[in-house]
Amino acid sequence: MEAIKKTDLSKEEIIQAYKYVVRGRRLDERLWQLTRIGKTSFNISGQGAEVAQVAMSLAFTPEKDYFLPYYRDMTASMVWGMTAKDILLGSFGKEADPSSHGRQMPNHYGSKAHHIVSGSSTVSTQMPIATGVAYSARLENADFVTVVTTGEGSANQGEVREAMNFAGVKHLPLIFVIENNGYAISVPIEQQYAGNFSDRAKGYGFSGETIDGSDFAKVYLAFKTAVAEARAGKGPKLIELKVERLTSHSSDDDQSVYRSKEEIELMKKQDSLHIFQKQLLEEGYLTPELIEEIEQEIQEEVNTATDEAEKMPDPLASSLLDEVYASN
Ligand SMILES: Cc1ncc(C[n+]2csc(CCOP(=O)(O)OP(=O)(O)O)c2C)c(N)n1
Ligand SMILES: [Mg+2]
Repeated sequence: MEAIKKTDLSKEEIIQAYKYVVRGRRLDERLWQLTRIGKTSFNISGQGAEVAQVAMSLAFTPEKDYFLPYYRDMTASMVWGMTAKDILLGSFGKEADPSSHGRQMPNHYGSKAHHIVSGSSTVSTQMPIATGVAYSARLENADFVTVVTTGEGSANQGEVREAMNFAGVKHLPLIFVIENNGYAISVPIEQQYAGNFSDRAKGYGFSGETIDGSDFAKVYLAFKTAVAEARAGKGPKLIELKVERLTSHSSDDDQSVYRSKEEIELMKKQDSLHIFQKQLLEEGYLTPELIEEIEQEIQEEVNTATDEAEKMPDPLASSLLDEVYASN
């Protein structure tokens, strides 16, 4: 594990980072509960990937850079500026949902204000779009960096190769991220691809790296370097983050059908939230008292956000076709 003090983040910023991780976990647990009691229809979780998502996102400047997330990036989207209430508004499908005014499925994050580009449910279609966003930086002579994420299974689709190829040819300021959780729904990696994922970057003329997603400092430092290099005109990068998928694929399946009890138990022992928490205790950033205080603060925040979001009005049927197409 890389020591946290190797980063340029202050103690306050590290505690903030830990809060983002805890907020991501507790909010996701709430979203899960809401599906189970029939108040929302669907959830797909980033539980197990929160540390990696926070460390990655903190390396960007959200006021300037662009993020094209995929459905597990709730915690990352909150680092980019979305609130717990914004996320809940999307899950409840409310008119005030900033992602799509309740038109998209839950977990399709988007916010013009926070430079988060909304995606399609068709996996990995965000990849060539991200290449276009990054190309616009070149055409407009702007110095923003674009980051796009997807899962390792979806990354085997053709458009990902096309996106990487064009980004390599044009030397674009674009960071491709693969959140590799070892499964594409029920299909384990042995049946998805052969070889080491990040080695593929070489074929497109840029470099790739595989990082343990529970190593906060290592992930943060890798992205800091990638962002600085992209901004300096050194071209794209592929970063593969090894993460766990602690939950089933979504609220619509049961992973105990396709993963053994032993595998699930072992994975839960490797929960990155606990690894990060332990490291922060050992390196003196957290105390047991502070952990407890943060838990209570976040739990209250999630409760308030749930109550507020639930009370908001649903979209009117008469507004169904509004904002489907851009007006200009
Ligand atoms: C083009 C397309 N094919 C299939 C699906 C159905 N689908 C949704 S998620 C998923 C698995 C994706 O696995 P992976 O890329 O590893 O991401 P993870 O869910 O593990 O984060 C599939 C097959 C889809 N949404 N779009
Ligand atoms: Mg996967």
